[in-house]
Amino acid sequence: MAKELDALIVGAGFSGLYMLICLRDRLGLEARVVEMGAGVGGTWYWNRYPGARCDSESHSYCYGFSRELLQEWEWTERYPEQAEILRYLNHVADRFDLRRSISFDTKVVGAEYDEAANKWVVRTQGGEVYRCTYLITAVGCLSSANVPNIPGLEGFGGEWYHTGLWPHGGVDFAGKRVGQIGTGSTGIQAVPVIAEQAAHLTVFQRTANYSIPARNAKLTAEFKQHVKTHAEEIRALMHSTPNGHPFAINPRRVFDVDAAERERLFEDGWRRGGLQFRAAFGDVLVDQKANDEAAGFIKRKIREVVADPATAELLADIDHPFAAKRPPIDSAYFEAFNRDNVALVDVRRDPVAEITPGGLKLESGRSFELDIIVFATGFDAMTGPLLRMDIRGRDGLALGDVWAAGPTTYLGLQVAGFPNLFTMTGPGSPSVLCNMPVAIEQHAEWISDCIVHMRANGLRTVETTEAAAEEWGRQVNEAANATLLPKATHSWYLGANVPGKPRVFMPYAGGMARYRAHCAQVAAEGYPGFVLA
Ligand code: NA7
Repeated sequence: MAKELDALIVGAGFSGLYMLICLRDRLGLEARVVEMGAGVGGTWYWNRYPGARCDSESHSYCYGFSRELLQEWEWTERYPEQAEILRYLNHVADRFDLRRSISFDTKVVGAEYDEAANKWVVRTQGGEVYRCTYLITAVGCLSSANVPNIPGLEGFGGEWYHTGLWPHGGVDFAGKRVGQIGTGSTGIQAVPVIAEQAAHLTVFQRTANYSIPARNAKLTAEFKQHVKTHAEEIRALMHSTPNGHPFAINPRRVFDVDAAERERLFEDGWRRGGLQFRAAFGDVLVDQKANDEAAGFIKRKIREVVADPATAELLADIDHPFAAKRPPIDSAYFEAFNRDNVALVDVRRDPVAEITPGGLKLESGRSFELDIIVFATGFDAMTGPLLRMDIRGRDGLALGDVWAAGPTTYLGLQVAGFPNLFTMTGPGSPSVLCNMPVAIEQHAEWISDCIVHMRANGLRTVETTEAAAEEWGRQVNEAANATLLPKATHSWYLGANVPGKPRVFMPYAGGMARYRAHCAQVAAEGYPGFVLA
């Protein structure tokens, strides 16, 4: 028997939980969440690897919709670790009585639009069927683990793990020879922590990466009070910045100041740490020469920190502009390479050829004995979580076919041919280029307002047009091309980390504030670019 609903929300992370509050509690809809995991949390439910921590500062990595919630929750550290964020999301689920509307351990395996009934028919792995008017995907951008297809993995005699599917009981590295593949944000967080626990850690690096010290620390009582007293101003600042963080980007340009002052300002940013380093100047992400200065500064720091010159050269041999790939922040990443039990191996020049029963072998024949392999190899980002659900719109049109040459959406919120389907933080929206809770709250509220508008006007369907999606795709490209972001040709922003995936720049790089204003204007003008019927 199919369960009839007004709205089905897929995913119980930051987006799904707030979407449920908007639809169930504010609009009074019959709304339900289905969640693959056994608990709430999304990204923070799955990513339990050693060192997992958010790169946004804690006081900004939370919901802003509830004044009471902002006042009652206290973060303990500058950057919240995975367990603390998971506690926060569980608190939100309890505080707003959300669990009664969530089905856990429920994986969506198909969703088809029934045009005659104007209903989405959603099937789960367990055989349940939901019929709903609105289908809202809240599946996250980085939730489809990418385990590289390296021959021999099935015959590996040790243990192996992907960081995004980490065992809940943890992994015991004591006395083990560990190999870690991947040096993105995740790998850079994991290295120092695994190095402390394992007998030996070999880091297999394909692309060297910039990283800025996070300068994580316990929050002081004064700062906690400051956050509560100034909650409104902090939110206003976050909403005014291009990427939703609680600090402004200085508009001054790198060459507005002389070399000594530039060095002083970079040094100051380095000392402040984290994503604030980039905020010292306004043109680092748009002007190659300005970027070269920031990149040069970081490379000098790497060479200063890492004692062995060959290792330092390999770590500083970075082939893309600073912040053109997601810029990692770390807690003693480069320092970890000064430990006797950590080695760095270049798999750009000598790629991994196969996993052997006892470890791993490179193309040159060089081999490594390993007890544990950690894949910090990222995700099939942004489109992966949507495509694996087998979503079919009008006339059985498969999302996978529509997106064969790359995702096309209007505002990252809707796909032509898929009425009443909303894709929260979908490709074409700022999403991963923004502090995620800010992007998520804006999407939830926009979707909720759109549904209010439909119900007030007796409208049954909302659907973007191909023309609107095509024009938006042009604007997404234009926004990306106005920056240095596309110059990192191997980034997951472009889908380049997954073999065979179309190379399309997926997130909207025009800035969250600009995007928010555009979305608001679309709603105010009666939803041009969407057909409402
Ligand atoms: P990323 O940023 O996609 O990093 C994955 C890393 O794994 C990166 O260094 C890759 O090298 C490397 N990789 C992937 N496949 C291979 C193979 N086959 N061989 C060797 N190395 C490989 O994922 P993260 O989990 O670190 O971060 C994802 C986001 O989560 C992050 O940006 C934050 O937003 C949070 P490559 O650079 O492709 O050469």
